Amino acid sequence: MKKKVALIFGITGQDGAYLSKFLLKKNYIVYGVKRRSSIINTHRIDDIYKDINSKSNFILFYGDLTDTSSIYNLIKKTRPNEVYNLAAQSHVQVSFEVPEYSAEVNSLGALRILEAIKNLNFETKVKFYQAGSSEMFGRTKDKFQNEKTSFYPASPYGVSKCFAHWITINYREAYNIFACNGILFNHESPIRGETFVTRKIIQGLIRIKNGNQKKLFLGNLYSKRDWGHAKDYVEAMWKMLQQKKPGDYVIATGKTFTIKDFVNRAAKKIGFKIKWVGKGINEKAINIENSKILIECKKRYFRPVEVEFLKGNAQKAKKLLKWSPKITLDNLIDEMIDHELENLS
Ligand code: NAP
Ligand code: F7E
Repeated sequence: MKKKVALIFGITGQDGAYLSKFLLKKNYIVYGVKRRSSIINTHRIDDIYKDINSKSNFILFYGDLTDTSSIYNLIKKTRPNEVYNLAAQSHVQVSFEVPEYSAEVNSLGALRILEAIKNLNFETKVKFYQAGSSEMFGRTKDKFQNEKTSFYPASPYGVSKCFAHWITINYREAYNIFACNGILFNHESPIRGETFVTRKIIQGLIRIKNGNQKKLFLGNLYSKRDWGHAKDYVEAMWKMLQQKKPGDYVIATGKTFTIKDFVNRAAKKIGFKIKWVGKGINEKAINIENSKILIECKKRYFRPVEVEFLKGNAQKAKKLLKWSPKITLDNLIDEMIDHELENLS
């Protein structure tokens, strides 16, 4: 049987790495789009090259979501069955610093891929996945967010993802493209970007434990997030494209925790006994064993507007995709800690 071909934009990111490995196991040919950078940015997928069985089914090309012709040429050349758009300026706080670039990549990038599919007359040949985000719900007051919850984005990032979401629906309805939106809640892993809060907390606490860092500086400790594992979430992306009809799906665990909850769990597992003192920007975590300050809050890590509360309802995915998360928050934290310790040794 002819192998299926997948083209992944954003292959060098966290989800790109997990999705590549998932699809290679399913016997796909995986083509990936990486952008040029001054230092090599393929560390998350370098292990695939070492695997002799995957090597010939895994090829990377240079391209960029800001470059229309590279997108068009890559889709034409690789003739994929499935295109996954995971590429983005994905950092919410950074999107306040580079709002125009975030919209350029996250909004227009998605449009450029859809235009290429349409202009190549590949509407019936290609299935398209758009990486949407719970950040699109932003400041909603709904206690659980599902596919029917109204969007109220609270950052240039969230707004940019809303454009990508709606343009995906628009091209599905206008040109009959098999296009799906995943509305994914936060998902983490040992290869999560180092400036996202979960990885930052675990790396920071382990460095302090080993005497390589004095303190950890954080922002808002009281926002709540619904955290899952990237490994579970990429499977949901693939499942969306295997359905008879295209659709949009919330992917979440249905549980929510504060940043402080995450710190408490991680600190305990790493072997710290901590107590919290002070309030607001002056709140601190103290290491009970030596009375030293472990964590302090810093204004620069607070956002101009915060998304305070996210908790997803993934019932639609459970029913239609037969998807539910397998990895718990505690298992995720354990895996992240083990990976960090292994890296150090
Ligand atoms: P990530 O680790 O930040 O990866 C983003 C990927 O996009 C990287 O491969 C990056 O390349 C690439 N990229 C950035 N700008 C680009 C450009 N102009 N042209 C081409 N590629 C570009 O993000 P992730 O956590 O894997 O998330 C994957 C997608 O899901 C993103 O669209 C994100 O917004 C979305 N999402 C993530 C979460 C989550 O919790 N992880 C939740 C909901 C939605 P470099 O490696 O060169 O930087
Ligand atoms: O922040 C708070 C911060 O940057 C989580 C992206 O993958 O998920 C991610 O966006 C929370 C926020 O993720 C620090 O204020 C406190 O409330 O880890 P984060 P995010 O903003 O939720 C969504 C679903 C995406 O789509 C995005 O692409 O933690 N927080 N102190 C901090 N956050 C960071 N980064 N650093 C801190 O020091």
